[in-house]
Amino acid sequence: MRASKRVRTQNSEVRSKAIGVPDIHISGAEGIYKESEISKISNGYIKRALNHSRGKPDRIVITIEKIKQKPEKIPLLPVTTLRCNSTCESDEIIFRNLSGVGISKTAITNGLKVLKSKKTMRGAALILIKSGLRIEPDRERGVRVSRLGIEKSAKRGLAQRLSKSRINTTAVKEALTLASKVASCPDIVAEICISDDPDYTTGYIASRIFGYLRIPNIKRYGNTTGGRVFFVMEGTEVADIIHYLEDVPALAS
Ligand code: WAQ
Ligand code: MG
Repeated sequence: MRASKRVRTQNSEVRSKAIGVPDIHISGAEGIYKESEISKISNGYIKRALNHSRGKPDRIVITIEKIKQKPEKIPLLPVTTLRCNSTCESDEIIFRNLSGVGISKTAITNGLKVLKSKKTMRGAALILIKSGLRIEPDRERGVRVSRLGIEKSAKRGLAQRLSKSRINTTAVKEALTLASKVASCPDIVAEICISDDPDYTTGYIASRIFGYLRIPNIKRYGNTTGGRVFFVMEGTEVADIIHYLEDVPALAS
């Protein structure tokens, strides 16, 4: 699902489209489901789009595609919630953990700049772990991870574990599924995520090495900036990474 709003300036709407001003991203969601679940899931996505803290969309697009390829099985990352009281503290946590898995200071700084920029993207930025260069071909859109889900049996166990910590929410389950697919890509070392929802102030960092680390107060309440950054190893084929993230179906368990 993708919900967006046309930018309205002094120029007409048509003109803003003609000069290539991108729509404002309101909400997006994706998953792998059985045919029998299509209407329930689509209805849920529409409700979510229409009642979003980022505003009212004027366009909602739902795409439903049959998956022909057998999904890859990937491990679900373990979840930990860290203690963090401020954005200063969260920056410190991010630098410490990401430096620990070999990501340079420049790359982390560049990643945080993308996440704190007013230009909110619909997808993720790709940043090289050493040079800190940005390498995704479409910087306005970014790379949108898709075709991902959790296996039924794993879903139940996860819900039980998350309920114990009172975090059994759609936001956590969807973010953990996405982070697990991203972490299963051998050329990606780690991810940082900050929600672009003004009322969601918990973000996370994730990697195969340290799992899914939730960071409360990663941003201030009311702030509509956010995004995702994937840190990529130098010397890899960008097109292959994008193909895996966007097109290859993966189910976590
Ligand atoms: N692929 C790539 N990037 C995405 C995708 C995707 N499928 N979905 C969202 N993004 C990017 C995009 O730039 C959004 O602006 C940004 O991430 C934030 O998306 O443990 O709510 O859906 O408590 O606002 C994480 C913490 C919540 C959950 C994440 O993200 C927890 C969240 P949002
Ligand atoms: Mg959002």
